[in-house]
Amino acid sequence: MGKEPRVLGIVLAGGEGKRLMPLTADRAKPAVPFGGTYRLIDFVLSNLVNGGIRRLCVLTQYKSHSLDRHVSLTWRMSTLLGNYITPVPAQQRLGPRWFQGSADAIYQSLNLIYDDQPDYVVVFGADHVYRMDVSQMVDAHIEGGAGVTVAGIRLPRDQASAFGVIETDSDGRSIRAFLEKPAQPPGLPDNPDETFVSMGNYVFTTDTLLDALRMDADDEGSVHDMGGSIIPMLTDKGEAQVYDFAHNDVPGTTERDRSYWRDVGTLDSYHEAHMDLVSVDPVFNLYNTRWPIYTSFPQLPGAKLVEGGQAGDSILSMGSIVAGGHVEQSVLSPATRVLHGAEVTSSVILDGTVVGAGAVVRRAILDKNIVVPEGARIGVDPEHDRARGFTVTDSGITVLGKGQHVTG
Ligand code: ADQ
Repeated sequence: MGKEPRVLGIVLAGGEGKRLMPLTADRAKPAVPFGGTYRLIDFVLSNLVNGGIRRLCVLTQYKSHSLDRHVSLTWRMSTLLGNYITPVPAQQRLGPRWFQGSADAIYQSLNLIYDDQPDYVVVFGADHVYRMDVSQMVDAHIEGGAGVTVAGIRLPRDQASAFGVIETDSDGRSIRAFLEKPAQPPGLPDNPDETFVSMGNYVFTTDTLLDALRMDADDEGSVHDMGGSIIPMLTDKGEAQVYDFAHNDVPGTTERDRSYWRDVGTLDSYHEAHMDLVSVDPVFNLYNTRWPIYTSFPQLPGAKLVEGGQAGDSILSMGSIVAGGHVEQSVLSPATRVLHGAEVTSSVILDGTVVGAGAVVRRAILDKNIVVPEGARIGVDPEHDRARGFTVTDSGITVLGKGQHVTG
């Protein structure tokens, strides 16, 4: 048997996540809480670690404090066997400037690659909810022999303009054209209503990545972005191939949740993905112990229903108490409270938030440490919500930022 290839993982975690405001007012997008006890970055890190990639650099930039703390505390790895997971802030090694785009972020951190001397570099985004055995994609990359492999997934064509679009050759593997976020995405030959899009996850042969980053850095007209510059450049050189996510087979997944992949980049998609979690036969199953999603839990006792408190089709995280309130189709994060006669429906309540007696919260996302006063109504009248300074999305989800003051 040959020597195992040496693989370094780089996780791009510097994104600002403007469309998730106010949830990203105070934290980077990958640090946004998800599913009660997780943060978005836990999904990609779990996929990499479960897939055997255990030397990982997390490139951070924008409001990185809570992300940094989460990665350092949760993802501390034994350095035995050479494993590490380390947050790497923008270091301004090439002059006094922030990263310009995701390619520049790697270019400014090339010392990580020189130090590690990997055969392959896996570059993954940090903003998605999914399960993927990354080792299967690395194997496909090595077998296919291209310089870069891009993970691809079929999406409805009307959603595809937010993504990089992949067109393959007749072999179904080589990438013939790559269009970053085209206004009019093309349909697939076998289904005009679907488009094959990039998941923003790449496996590179190290030399290909280094050459491409250096060329891109010399190009003053470039936006220095992985999807906007590097992948189109390697496509033009005939060095790019695709890995179809539909071929990935994660242990313990069902037919139903195997193909689950969500970009929770907007408040509506963030809310929707939570509703996927609380569906009775979940579209995405957090209870798959054969491919665990890791995080760190606060030291708190179990959730409690008291004084006639009721909850249905909901996730109740540790330390939450429903005291005479009623919770339906919702996710309660740790240390939340729903008091007497309060009603919480189709909502996401983040850590430490209290829903006061008799209050009504419907189709809402409440960030951490909010006190909803007795009898207040949120998500009932969108005009009233806007007038009080809350965000209301196109589909009518009301969102409150961290600690936001609520009047009745
Ligand atoms: P976007 O998600 O729009 O498209 P981008 O905003 O660059 O691209 O984010 C990609 C990842 O890089 C995210 O995890 C983000 O946090 C991180 N990131 C962004 N800027 C960074 C910086 N300066 N430093 C460090 N990290 C940074 C990309 C691809 C598309 C693809 C979609 C899939 O460009 O082709 O379809 O991802 O969601």
